[in-house]
Amino acid sequence: MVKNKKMPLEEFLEIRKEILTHWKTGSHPMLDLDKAVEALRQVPDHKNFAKKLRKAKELGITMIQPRAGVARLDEHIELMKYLEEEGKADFLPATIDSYTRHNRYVNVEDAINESEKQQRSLLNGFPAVNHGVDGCRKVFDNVNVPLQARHGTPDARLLTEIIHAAGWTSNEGGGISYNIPYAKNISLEDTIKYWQYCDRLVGYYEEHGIEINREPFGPLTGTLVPPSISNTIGIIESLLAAEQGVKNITVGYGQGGNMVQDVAALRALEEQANYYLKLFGYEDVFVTTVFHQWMGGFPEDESEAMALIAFASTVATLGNATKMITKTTHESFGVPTKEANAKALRGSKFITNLVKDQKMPESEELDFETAQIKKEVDSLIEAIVRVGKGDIAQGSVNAFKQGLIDIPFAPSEMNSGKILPARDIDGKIRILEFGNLAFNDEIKEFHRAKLEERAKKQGRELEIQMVIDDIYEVSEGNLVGKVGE
Ligand code: 8ZB
Repeated sequence: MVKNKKMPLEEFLEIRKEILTHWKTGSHPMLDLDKAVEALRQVPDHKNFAKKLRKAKELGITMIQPRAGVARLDEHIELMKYLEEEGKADFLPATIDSYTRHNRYVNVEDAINESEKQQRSLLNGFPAVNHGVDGCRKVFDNVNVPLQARHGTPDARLLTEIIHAAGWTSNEGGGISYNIPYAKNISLEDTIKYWQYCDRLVGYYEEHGIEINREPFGPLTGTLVPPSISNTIGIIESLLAAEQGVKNITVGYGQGGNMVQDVAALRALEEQANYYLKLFGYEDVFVTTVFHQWMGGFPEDESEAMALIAFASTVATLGNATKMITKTTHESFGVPTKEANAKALRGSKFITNLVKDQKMPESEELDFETAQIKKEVDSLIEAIVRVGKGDIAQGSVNAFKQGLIDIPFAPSEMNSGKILPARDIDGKIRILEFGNLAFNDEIKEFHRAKLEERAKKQGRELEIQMVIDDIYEVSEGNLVGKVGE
């Protein structure tokens, strides 16, 4: 049974031995923990993810980071240098390919060889495990900003070992957020354990004076996710990480579309992450936020896509996000060219800079939405604690099983998938069908009233068709779906 308890060092080292013998890169000398600690000590401050985030927070600015990754090492390095120089990226990623996300390293090897033959990328990301510590280190040596792995890997233990040993000082993911939205039938109990391992490695480094950032994946399915659901999971994953010794956490949120609700969500997320970390006894965790530009369907038209990117940048800045993940005008077609990626970065930075001295004005509406999200999060976390009898790891497993926490449109069989979100009349994401979601009657009544108000104004019934109408609306240039559109 999975427990939210710090993994004892001996147990960690035992599992580590096993993991590092599973693939040829595991035998690399840099994976000697003492050597890795020494190498990480040499990482200059400006290339340390945790330290640069601290600086962004002190300056009160919103820094930017793209997604990017290709199969061949040389091409990936060229891509990274381009995004740093032409895109002015503050942080760089490696978006990891799908085979690696599924631990299919033999398939990766074939694809790399074929990519070399054809001199183009046949993978949808950078295969960090197959390129190994040396390859990842070469990427690190060729850039001047911090590096992070961004993926969607249920079992990322080997990947995590390799990237950190190569000097990459951040890792995205979590036992819930890299399972439920990404996998169909992988046990939640298992993925929580896998990610406890990844966090324990970071805990080990922190114990040796090395700062490493961790980022739960905020947007989940990226489709009409109610803020309280994604915030709850971000907070739970932060608590699980902190137990393993993680000290620097970036909680994430994907743009919903209503400016006030988005700013409220960011504010509630940061405040409640800090609140719950302290409540559970983790006093020295440094929390920052990341805002994801629109994660749903994008317009095909490049001007419209760029406008959506600019709008997202405005909201991220007004909401004081520490970091923003950018999209590109190629979003509706597939993996962007490096030119399109850099253009979107430049556009995004233009806005974050332009808007940086402005904050979302205080208002009753903003206060109300912030308080509403917090109330809902409290209700969900209370349920998780209750069904775990005080243990949030066990509580998460049980809460998903019972549908007390439920992620809309997720493929996982561990998720009950009974809730249906829809927008209210001004585009805020509310809930139409609650399934077994752990909301009290007062909260449910609020959501119902908001959606009834929309139905009335649109002259329609309170119906599931609303949900369907809303899913693609943003790509069409509307937030709230109308009857017959
Ligand atoms: C959950 C994240 C999905 C987003 C982008 C998609 C989408 C995926 C790459 C990439 C640049 C890549 N994405 N793989 N962007 N290079 N190799 O992640 O377009 O926006």
